[in-house]
Amino acid sequence: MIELFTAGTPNGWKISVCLEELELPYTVRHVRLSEGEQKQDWYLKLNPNGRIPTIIDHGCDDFVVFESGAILVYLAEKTGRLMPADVKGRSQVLQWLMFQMGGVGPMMGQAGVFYRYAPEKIPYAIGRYQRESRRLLEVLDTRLGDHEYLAGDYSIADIANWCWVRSYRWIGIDIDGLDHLKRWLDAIAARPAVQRGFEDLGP
Ligand SMILES: N[C@@H](CCC(=O)N[C@@H](CS)C(=O)NCC(=O)O)C(=O)O
Repeated sequence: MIELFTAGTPNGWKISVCLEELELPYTVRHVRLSEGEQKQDWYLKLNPNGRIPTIIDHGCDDFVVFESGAILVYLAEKTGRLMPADVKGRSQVLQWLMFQMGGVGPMMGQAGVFYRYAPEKIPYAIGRYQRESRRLLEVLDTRLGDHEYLAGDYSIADIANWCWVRSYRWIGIDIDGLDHLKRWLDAIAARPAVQRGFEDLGP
């Protein structure tokens, strides 16, 4: 049984969606971000970065994994699914996973903070992060123009990117003209396991 420490955010949804896709039994422990639970000592012992998500694999000596990308790789390797085992296929999945972890997530995250939450509206910061996010979405669109999914079959790379990209409206980014990206967004949204991954965690 896997215990998932999470909240209703893109990095949290990645893991509940992946667990649903893999049909692994898990329990959810909601971490109350607004109350700072993620900075409490008991949680920092699990996740030194003080952020969600984290898992404990109780079926594997209570092994703890933090960082959403590392959790996705752990779950894929544990089950032998959602990532090929051959060197090149695995590398392609990791390339698009790293693209999300180093680009899409941080840029869309910052765009959202400056666009939605910052007490002072700073046009330079909003514009910079929204433009960079749009550029990254164009990279995804180009890739999806001649690939059904980002790296071979549907994989953890799709789950990681999709959980962020789906928030484009909320972040104030338009996807006009990105028809391949729209096709991919709709295809993944229609997956029952993806819908179940959101059920427990809010919109
Ligand atoms: N690189 C980390 C980022 C995790 C992250 O930023 N989590 C956010 C929610 S999406 C969080 O816990 N925020 C609470 C805080 O910053 O205190 C990962 O991918 O796991």
